[in-house]
Amino acid sequence: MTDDAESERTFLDKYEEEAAKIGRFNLAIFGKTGTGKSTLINAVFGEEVAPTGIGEPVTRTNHLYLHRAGFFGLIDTRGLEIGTGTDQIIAELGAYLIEMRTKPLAEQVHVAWYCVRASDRRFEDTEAEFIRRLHSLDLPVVVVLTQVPSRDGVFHEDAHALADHIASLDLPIFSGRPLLVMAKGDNFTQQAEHGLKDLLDATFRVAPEGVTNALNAAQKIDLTRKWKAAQVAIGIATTGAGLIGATPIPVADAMLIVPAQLALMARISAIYGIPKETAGMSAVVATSVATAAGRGAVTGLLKLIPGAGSIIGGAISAATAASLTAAMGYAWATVCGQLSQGKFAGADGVIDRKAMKKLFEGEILSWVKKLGKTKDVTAVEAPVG
Ligand SMILES: Nc1nc2c(ncn2[C@@H]2O[C@H](COP(=O)(O)OP(=O)(O)OP(=O)(O)O)[C@@H](O)[C@H]2O)c(=O)[nH]1
Ligand SMILES: [Mg+2]
Repeated sequence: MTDDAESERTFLDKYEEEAAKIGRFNLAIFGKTGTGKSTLINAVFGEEVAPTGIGEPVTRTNHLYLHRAGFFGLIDTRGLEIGTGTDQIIAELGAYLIEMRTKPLAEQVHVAWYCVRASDRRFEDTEAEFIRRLHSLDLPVVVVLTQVPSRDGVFHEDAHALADHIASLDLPIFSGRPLLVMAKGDNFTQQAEHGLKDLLDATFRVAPEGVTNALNAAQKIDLTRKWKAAQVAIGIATTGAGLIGATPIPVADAMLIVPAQLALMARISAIYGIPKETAGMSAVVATSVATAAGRGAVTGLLKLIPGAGSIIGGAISAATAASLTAAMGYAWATVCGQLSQGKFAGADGVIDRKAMKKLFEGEILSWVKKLGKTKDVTAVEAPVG
């Protein structure tokens, strides 16, 4: 095996190890047909899991389906309506939850969203009853008022009235009242998207502690949250055993820190929820750039780190090695942020590695310069956007 192939393998092994640790966030979604459940899921978790496909039936009676996509699992119902089908849905769901209780956390159902379309202007007793029964199955429930029109940031008064009505029912739901959301803007009616971030925050609040990393990996709308998780990983990689230790390392051995950098990048890929195939395609870029940067540390890159230029006795300090590693981590987080938004993906799903490489290299340079001025590589504000 060539060195590069070996490095790519290291990257992928580490990615899989991290992905397995992160696990999966499983959301159950309910609501009458046409309320906008699929639109909502697409908006928060991306298109991959859009339940256009059938999914796999998870109960023998075939009304409950599980769709899996990487760090996200979606449970929804087919062929039964809330109201007439409530008993059946709750019975199937209850049986499923009991069965899953003996399995790892990543197999369990963590949160339920119940959707009500704002323009329906009503909320039926059977819906309230359904929600109470979800709660009695120990599922945290977030109620979402969907397709809520707004103008200049003010919501339609009918939506407020419906939300007040639902709140008055004292349901066992997050914050006691529905969240008002427009999942997708509409140019024609001049409707702006709103409320998705609040819905995500609410979901983080009610989700079990052990699945918040999976939820963070699965979601597509809060890049700052992902970035902060990556920053924690960068902190660990630059202070802990990831680096060669506190003693100066010979410049010629700057390559020795490359495996630790690749492990960090693999970890960041998983933190960002980059799917396995994409991580595989990006391994080539990660490896070639990190290796080149390792060599560059000998020739040019170090000159960009103020203070690091004073290479005493042919060795770089641990602090310089940390700066370099952190720069690599932050640069890769930026790449992953764009990947998570579907950038670099051609129509055929193949990643544009050239564009990715260009961004990564540019980011490394600017982070090397930026971090050179700071003592604490984890005391960096998340970039906006
Ligand atoms: N502009 C806009 N359209 C929406 C929104 N939510 C839903 N729609 C539209 O409403 C229709 C129904 O939305 P879906 O997301 O398919 O609803 P659903 O609850 O998944 O429906 P079923 O799968 O049939 O139960 C679609 O035409 C959507 O485009 C939204 O937030 N904004
Ligand atoms: Mg749907």
